[in-house]
Amino acid sequence: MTAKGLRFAHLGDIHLGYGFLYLPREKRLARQRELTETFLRVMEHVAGEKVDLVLVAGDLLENNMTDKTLMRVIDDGLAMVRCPVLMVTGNPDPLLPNSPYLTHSWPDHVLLFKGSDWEVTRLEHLNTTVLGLTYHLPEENAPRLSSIPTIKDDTYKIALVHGSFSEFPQFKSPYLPITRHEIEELPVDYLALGHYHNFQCIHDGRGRLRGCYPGSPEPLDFSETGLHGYVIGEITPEGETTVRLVPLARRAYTRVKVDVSGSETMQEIRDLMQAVMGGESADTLWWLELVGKVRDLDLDHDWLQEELKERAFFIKLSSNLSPAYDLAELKSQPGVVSYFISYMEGLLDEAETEKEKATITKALFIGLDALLKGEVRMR
Ligand SMILES: [Mn+2]
Repeated sequence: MTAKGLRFAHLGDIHLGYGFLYLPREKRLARQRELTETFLRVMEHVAGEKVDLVLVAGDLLENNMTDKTLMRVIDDGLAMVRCPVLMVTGNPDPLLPNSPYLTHSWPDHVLLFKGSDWEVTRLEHLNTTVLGLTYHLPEENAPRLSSIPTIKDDTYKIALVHGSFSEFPQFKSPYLPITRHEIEELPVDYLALGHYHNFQCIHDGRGRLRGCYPGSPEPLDFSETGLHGYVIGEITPEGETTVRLVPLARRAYTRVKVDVSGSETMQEIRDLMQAVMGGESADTLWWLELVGKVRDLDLDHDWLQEELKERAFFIKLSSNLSPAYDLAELKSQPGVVSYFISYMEGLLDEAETEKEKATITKALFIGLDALLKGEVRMR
């Protein structure tokens, strides 16, 4: 190895053009705008970091959309950096014959891997070899990491690919499955991955960093909580790799369960939710799930939305409340109610999945509402 290490930026899963369809129109447009702004902010930051090369691990575009505006955004972002940019595509933006990636004229410092198998690129001035594998179809069922060509020289070696790593040996994925065994046998210094949208490092059995998912620079939905941005990494002359996440996302998604047990009014529930949302930024997108046991209370989601709207960019409300029925007491009185509870408890005993149990529990409470009160409450 040479005396100089290698410094790189690694990003992926930008999904320019993503729809944000779960948001109302105005907020959807704002998020789409923010997504392109974040991409440009990331590239600007990368330029300031003076890295040796940039790795883009797929899903730059949401779909194979030939949208001139988005290609212009991509060009503007790429123009901010002077070093080589190496890219592969992922499952949502494969190199199909009509792909905009194939018709676009890329600047000279950008290299898009187009081969149907691993392609090897030597960057002599950086003493680096990058091996890239791109998607040509929306699915790639075969594991491909075990067929990475082994390069026997003293260059820094990076494999760039979009794929799904799992610890489970039986794991199957239509998106280039990557196994623990392949990670242990990896013939490169660093695996630059894309596909999973949350930042995740992958170590081998001895605790050595082997690769990472940088995650989406701007989170796209409620499965993408936590910090988001891109990764800066370094391979030392000794072959040791380190990475760090540079958080640059405009907004964060937060998902929490709020236990409102014992609340008797909507105001009490609102106060509990406000306490949970606390000092967090009003830029956040919240998914608040109400859980717990409450007595007779008609939930009013619209009212809660109105009361809390100043505290968040967007709030998704869901509830999974149980009524405070005393089942033992109700069962002790013979009659149809007692019979109904016993019958439903029998079904619960036989249920095999948590989902099944939740459905039966819900049916039990709806049935009790109907039998005891003559009306079903919203929970
Ligand atoms: Mn993706």
